[in-house]
Amino acid sequence: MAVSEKKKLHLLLFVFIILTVLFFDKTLSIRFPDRVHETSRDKSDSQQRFKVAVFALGSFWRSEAVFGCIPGVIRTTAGYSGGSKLNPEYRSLADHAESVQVEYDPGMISFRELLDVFWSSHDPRQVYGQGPDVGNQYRSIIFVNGTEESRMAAVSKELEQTRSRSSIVTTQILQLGMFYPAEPEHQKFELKQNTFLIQLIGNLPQEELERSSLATKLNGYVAELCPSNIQKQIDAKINEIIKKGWPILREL
Ligand code: MHO
Repeated sequence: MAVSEKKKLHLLLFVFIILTVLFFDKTLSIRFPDRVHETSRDKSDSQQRFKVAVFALGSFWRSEAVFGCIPGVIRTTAGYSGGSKLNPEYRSLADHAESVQVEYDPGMISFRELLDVFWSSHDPRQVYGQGPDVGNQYRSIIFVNGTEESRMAAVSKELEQTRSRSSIVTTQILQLGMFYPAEPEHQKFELKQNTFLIQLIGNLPQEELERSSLATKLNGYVAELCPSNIQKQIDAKINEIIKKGWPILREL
């Protein structure tokens, strides 16, 4: 092969390699957004629309009931958070605190409003316990997700402290780490004490009961922790059903 032909061949090879690299690079840059698009399309409506917040404010039986009845709250789960122990359980939760995970619709209620519910529903100045419950597991914590929530939590805590300087607001503000749902017997605990209402909503299997928005609300109602207008509204609905006979309560 003549020298000039060899050179031509090399040049051709070089052009071929460049084109191949460019082509793959292009296909990659075209395909990549496709994949991203697929993931976001796969997300269910509820995942995109609802947000999650976690608070600790004493016994989680009560915490679930406090938040369950607030308009805009879709679902609550009792659990453990704020500690380092893996897979905590009720009898061995170590450094975790009893907590409630609140799933909410940000179009109906904001994190700031949830903070108001948090502050007005317990005594954040009580040291090493809440109400009659004594121990580290009953401590007060706001779990935050990112800097904006962290800032809102800090501002609200400062405001709470300014209400009185005679004692210290003990509430911790922690970045949300793991939240471990508690055992089934601790979920919707208040509602389960009322067998009449459990029957009225159709004796749901445990898993369904845990996911049910209706059960979430009624759990607050049984504990008499709903805002008073909602408490009355549910009273009326239940009385109406009792008068009519024995249908099943499906929604409020
Ligand atoms: N005072 C409650 C606390 C229960 S709790 C879920 C009790 O009756 O033991 O820690």
